[in-house]
Amino acid sequence: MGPRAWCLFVLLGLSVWGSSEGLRSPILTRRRRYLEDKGEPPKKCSYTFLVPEQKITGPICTSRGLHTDKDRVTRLDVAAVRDLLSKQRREMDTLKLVVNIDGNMVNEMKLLRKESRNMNSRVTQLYMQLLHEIIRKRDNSLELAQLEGRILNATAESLRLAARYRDLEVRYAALSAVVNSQSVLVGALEERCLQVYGRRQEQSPQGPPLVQVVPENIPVSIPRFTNEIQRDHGRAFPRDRGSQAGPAPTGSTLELQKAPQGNFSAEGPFRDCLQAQEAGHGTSGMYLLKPGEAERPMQVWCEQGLDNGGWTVIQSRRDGSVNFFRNWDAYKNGFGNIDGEYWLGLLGIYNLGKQGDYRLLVELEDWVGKKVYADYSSFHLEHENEGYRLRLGTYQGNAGDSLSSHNGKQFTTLDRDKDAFSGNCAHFLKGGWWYNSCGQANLNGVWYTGGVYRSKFQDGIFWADYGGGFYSMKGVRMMIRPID
Ligand SMILES: [Ca+2]
Repeated sequence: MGPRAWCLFVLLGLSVWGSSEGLRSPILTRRRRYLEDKGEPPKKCSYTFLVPEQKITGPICTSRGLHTDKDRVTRLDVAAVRDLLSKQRREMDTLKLVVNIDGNMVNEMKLLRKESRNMNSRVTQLYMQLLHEIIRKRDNSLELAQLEGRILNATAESLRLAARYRDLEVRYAALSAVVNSQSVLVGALEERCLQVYGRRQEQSPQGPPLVQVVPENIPVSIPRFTNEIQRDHGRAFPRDRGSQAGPAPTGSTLELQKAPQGNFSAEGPFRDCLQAQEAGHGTSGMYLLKPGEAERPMQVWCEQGLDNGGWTVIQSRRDGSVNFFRNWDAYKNGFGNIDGEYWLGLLGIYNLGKQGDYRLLVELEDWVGKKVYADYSSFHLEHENEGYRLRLGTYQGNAGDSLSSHNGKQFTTLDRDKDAFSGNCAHFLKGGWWYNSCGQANLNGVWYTGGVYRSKFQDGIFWADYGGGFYSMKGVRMMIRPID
C-alpha cells in the first residue's frame, strides 16, 4: 500500500470520526434549543447514545432520573441520523470509487513506468545500432577511398598500356611493310624455284612404288616412329640422295680385317663352313674359306649351331654399325666386320655357289626378339657379266616369301643400275640388292631403330611379307649351305 493510499485511509478515518462528533452535537443542540423555545426548563432525565455504523437491534439503554426531556432521542432524530448515515455511506462509496480509480491509475502508472523502461532499452538499442551504422559507414568510406585509389592506379596502368599499344602498332606497321616487301621477294623466288623444280621433275623420274603388302604376321612391337639411321652414316655416307658419285669402298673390307681372338680358327682354309664343321669345328665363329675358283682366301662367319650347322653367313645386320649404302666395287668385294655386320661380297658368294648346289636360309629378327625364317631350296649367283643375277629355288618357312619376286634379277648398286625401275632403286632404297621395281625385300637398306619408321621411300631393312615396307628389322642373316 503506497503513501497515497495511506493518506486516503487516514482521511477516511477522520471523516468518520468527525461525522460521529457532528452527529451527536447537532442532535443535542437542536433538542436543547427546542426546549428553550417552549420555555420549559430542561429536564434531567436520560441520555441516549447512538453508535454510528451500527444497527440498533437491541433495546436502547435509558437512564432515569439523571437526564432531562430535552435530551431524549426521538424517532425523528433516529431517522435524521439514518439519513445522515446513508448519506455518509454514499460519500464513502464515492470515496471508495475514487480510491479504486486511483488504484487503477497506480497500476496504469506502473505499466507506464514498465513501458518507459522498455522504451529506454529500445532507445538504447537503437542508439547502439545507430552507432554501429555510423562506424560501418565510416569503414565503407575508407574502403571507398581505397577503391578509388585502385581505380586511379588501374587507369594510370591502362594509359601506360595504351601508350605501349600505340607504340607496338607503329612497330607492327613498320614490320608489316617489311613483310610485304619480303613477300614480294619470296613470291618472285618461289616462282623461279617452281620453274627450276618443274624442269627437274621433267628430267628425273618419280620415286618407286611403295610396297603395298599388308602381311598377316605383323611383328608385335610398340610402334616407334623414328628416323634414326645407321650410326656410321657420317662415314662415307652420301648426304645427297640424288648424288651419282657413290662412296668408295672403305678400308673395312674383309681381306684387311684383323681376326679377333677367341672365335677364330686358324685352320683352313675350308671350301665352306660345312667342310669346317665336318673337319671338327663345331663352334660358330670366324673361319677362313677359299672356294674352288677363288684366287684368295676370305674370312667368313660360320654358324654351326643353327639347324645342324654348316651355314656360311654371307650377310649380317644386327646393330646398324656398318653403312650398307655402297657402290658396286664394295658390294662385289665385300665390307663390314665378320663378327658384326658385313656383306661377304658378290664375288665370294658367286665362288661359293660355283662349288655345288647350295640352299639359302634368311633369318629375320624383329624388335621384340622374335625370329622367323625363309628357306629357299636352291641358291646361286650368275657371273659378274650377268650382273650376279639371283637364282633361287622354292620357298618354305614362316617369314613369308618376299624374295622370289627378286629371282632372276641382276644386282643393282647406286652406281650400277640393273633394276627394272625407270630410276635407280638403290638411290631410293639406299642399298645394293637384286632390285626388281624395286621389290619386296631390302635387306641391305637403312638400319632403323624401333621397327616402324617414317621415310619418304621404303629404304629400311624390310621384308614385305613380315611387317610390310615400313617395318625395319632389327637383325638379318643370310646364310648358305650345301644341299644335303
Ligand atoms: Ca633402273
